[in-house]
Amino acid sequence: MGEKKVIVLDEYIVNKQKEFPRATGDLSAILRNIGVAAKIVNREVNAAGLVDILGTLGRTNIQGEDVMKLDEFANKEFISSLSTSGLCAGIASEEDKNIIIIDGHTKAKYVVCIDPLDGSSNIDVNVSIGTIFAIYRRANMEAVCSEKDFLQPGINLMGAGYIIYGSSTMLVYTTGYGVNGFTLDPSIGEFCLSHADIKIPKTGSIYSINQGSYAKFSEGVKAYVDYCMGMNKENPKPYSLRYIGSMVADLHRNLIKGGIFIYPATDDAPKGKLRLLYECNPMAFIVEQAGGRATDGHKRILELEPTELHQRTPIFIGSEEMVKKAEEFIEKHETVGA
Ligand code: P6P
Repeated sequence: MGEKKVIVLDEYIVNKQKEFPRATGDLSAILRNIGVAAKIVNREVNAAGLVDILGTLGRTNIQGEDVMKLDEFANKEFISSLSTSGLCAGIASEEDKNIIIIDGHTKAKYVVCIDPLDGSSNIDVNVSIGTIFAIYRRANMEAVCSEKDFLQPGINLMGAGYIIYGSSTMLVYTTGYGVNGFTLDPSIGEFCLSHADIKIPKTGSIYSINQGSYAKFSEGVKAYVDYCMGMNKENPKPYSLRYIGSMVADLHRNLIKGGIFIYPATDDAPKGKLRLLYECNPMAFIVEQAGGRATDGHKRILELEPTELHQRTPIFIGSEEMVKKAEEFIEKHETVGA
């Protein structure tokens, strides 16, 4: 009986590239390098409980957050892999205040924004964590790589993806022609196509938000959360709250099952917590390509004009009808409040 053919990531990327005669293979090579780094990080994440790589380094990053040993390892690994590709002119990382210009590649066409290990507060308690990446073509090939190459709206993205280090390790990415998921088969050390052409359900019954911050939400967000909890006759059947404090894991579940993930503005964080360039934009590109929706409550995430590398934005992302419903509540309460 003919067994189903296994399609590994490298083969898929190369075959996809053949569909674009003008493709030079540079973007494909960057994706392959990210795949290699992901396997190395995965090895350390899986071994984290066994070797002295848990815990913090005793210092904080640009975000003021404790830098975990695995954060540092992942950051170095992805920077190293992207640097040796010879195709990436620079990197903007959550772990580094400034962009990293990769010497000698001033002719390289692409730059990468990356959150090397998102959800790292979960590392020591064995909850799924992830890597998020976004790939732009440089804004100006005539000049040396600069912040301008990174401060582009998400609609300019050439590629985006995430790796989730969970019960299995998966790499999910898009280059603007749909979303595909590859599961790591440790027995052969390859990411194998396991979720072809992922589409997010148009609606769902899962909402993901840090309910503990309810008192700090706007009236519109509170009203939508009440709606999710079935406290509004409009929604007789309460949704399920699923939130593990790891954006990649929460979003991946909602991408597959349907749902909405919200990190809104709060009284003490008017721009929310999540970063536009290397968390919200790549996730928005993926979710839109899967048929979902991503806004800041008013405006499409991918159309926000970045002004700073580490700027934050509120985000409502997931099943299209659920995001639209949340926007309705925000609109209604803002109008009332206006
Ligand atoms: P809170 C992890 O630190 C992270 O950046 C995202 O992965 C996650 O969704 C969010 O922050 C959790 O933040 O404030 O709910 O703990």
